[in-house]
Amino acid sequence: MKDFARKLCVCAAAAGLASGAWAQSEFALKSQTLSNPDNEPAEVHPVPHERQMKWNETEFYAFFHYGMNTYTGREWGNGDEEETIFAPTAVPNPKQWLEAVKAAGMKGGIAVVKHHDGFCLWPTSSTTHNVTNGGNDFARNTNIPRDFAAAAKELDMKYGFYVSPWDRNSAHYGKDTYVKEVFLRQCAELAQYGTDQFEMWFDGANGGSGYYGGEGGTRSIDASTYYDIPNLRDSVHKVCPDCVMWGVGGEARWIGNEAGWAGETCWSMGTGTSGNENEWKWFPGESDAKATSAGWFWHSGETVLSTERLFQMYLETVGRNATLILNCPPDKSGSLPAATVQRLKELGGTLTQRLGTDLAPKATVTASEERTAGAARNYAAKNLTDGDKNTYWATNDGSVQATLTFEWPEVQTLRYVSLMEYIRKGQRIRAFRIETSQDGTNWTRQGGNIATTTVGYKRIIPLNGSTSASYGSGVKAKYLRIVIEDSKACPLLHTVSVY
Ligand code: FUL
Repeated sequence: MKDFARKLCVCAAAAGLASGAWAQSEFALKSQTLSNPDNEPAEVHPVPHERQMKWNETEFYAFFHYGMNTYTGREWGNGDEEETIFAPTAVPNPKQWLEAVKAAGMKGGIAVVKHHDGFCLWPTSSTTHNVTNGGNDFARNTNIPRDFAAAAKELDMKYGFYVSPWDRNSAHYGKDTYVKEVFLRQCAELAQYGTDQFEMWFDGANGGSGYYGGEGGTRSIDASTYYDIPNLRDSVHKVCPDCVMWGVGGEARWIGNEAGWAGETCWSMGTGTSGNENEWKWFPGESDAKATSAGWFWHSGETVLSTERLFQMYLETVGRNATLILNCPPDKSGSLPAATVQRLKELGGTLTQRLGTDLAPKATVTASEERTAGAARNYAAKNLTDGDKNTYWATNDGSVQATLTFEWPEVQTLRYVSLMEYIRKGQRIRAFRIETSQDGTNWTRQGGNIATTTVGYKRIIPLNGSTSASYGSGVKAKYLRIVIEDSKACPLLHTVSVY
């Protein structure tokens, strides 16, 4: 298409067309068949921005709540904590955090570098309430954003920061000066530690009581206007083009609970657990959940959730068109406790064992319909198993129902099916079902009572119908079919995996 347009451009220039005339003729050409030589389906709006695509591909990543609260035992500090209370018992070690979560299959992490109490985990010019005034040499030499970004790069992982917009320490909070002189400055300082951040976490909590530079009392703000988000978003994107602004920033949404589940129906538009297929804005869900039994910050005596429970969370978030940001709090030494490290390793093993060996590429795949191929792109069913997220299967315009059939040379033991829509052109599928057969004639519906409605970026269906029941003995099948029953427009899937 680009070459085609370029050639036309050269002809137009040779013919001496004025640029205004050229713009008009280009506009007219777009509605002709020649402008779509690959016969690509039209987009169904809204569609994700490129940075939201990259963010979605991160799928499963960690949250690290560490800071003043680690030493006070609080969840929300008031902002009047003495800086000297922050006193790590060893050198805080973000590399150890990231190594541990990488073993669990996570692709990145977000470090809390300022929570609501306002204490900054890097030497900042925006406030004296920071590590340089901490209680020991370990504290005074701490720079979490610097070390976290460096470790992520070394481990080839994605990274980002949680910097709380609400600041219960700052005398500026609630006044005109705060956003420009404190908050934007802090965000700019953080960008100096890396411009390839994948997400900034702007928590919505705000406006209650606090220390506020000694003035005390409460502050009431309207988050939708106070933080100057459009300006902040533009400023961040100028320096960090791939950084999705979560929450208050408006580019990815809270899934509506902190318990690690998304709706079985989950649109990347709208709000809450299920979203809304008719909303105008691409607003994909992120599920923030804790891997431990107590709070977001480390607390003495807490335990780590079981591997089965964490695997269930994974199925109910990543497997339901949301991302999962799983919190693993470092303790007073500034490292993750051994029990957490061990559990993360087990989780990684479980994910590899259950979702690590894709049987789909060994099957022959056929479709009830394949969209007519274009000059340089086809929409064949075999695109579903070629391991390439940029090739996809589609039907022709107007066909919103289709059947994809997988046939193996021998009977297989199957437990999970994973579907991925080609969401660059919008989320479409509204209803589908999965069936298996041993003889190709008698079919049994799988997935129990799970609502097989939306797919989105990724949907994983446990064939036994349960995200919590034990792994089980699986379903014996030589054939598996995915019947798409309804879609907003012709369905597009880029990958189907079977485990
Ligand atoms: C919440 C905060 O208020 C909690 O302290 C925590 O940081 C959580 C992830 O988000 O809204």
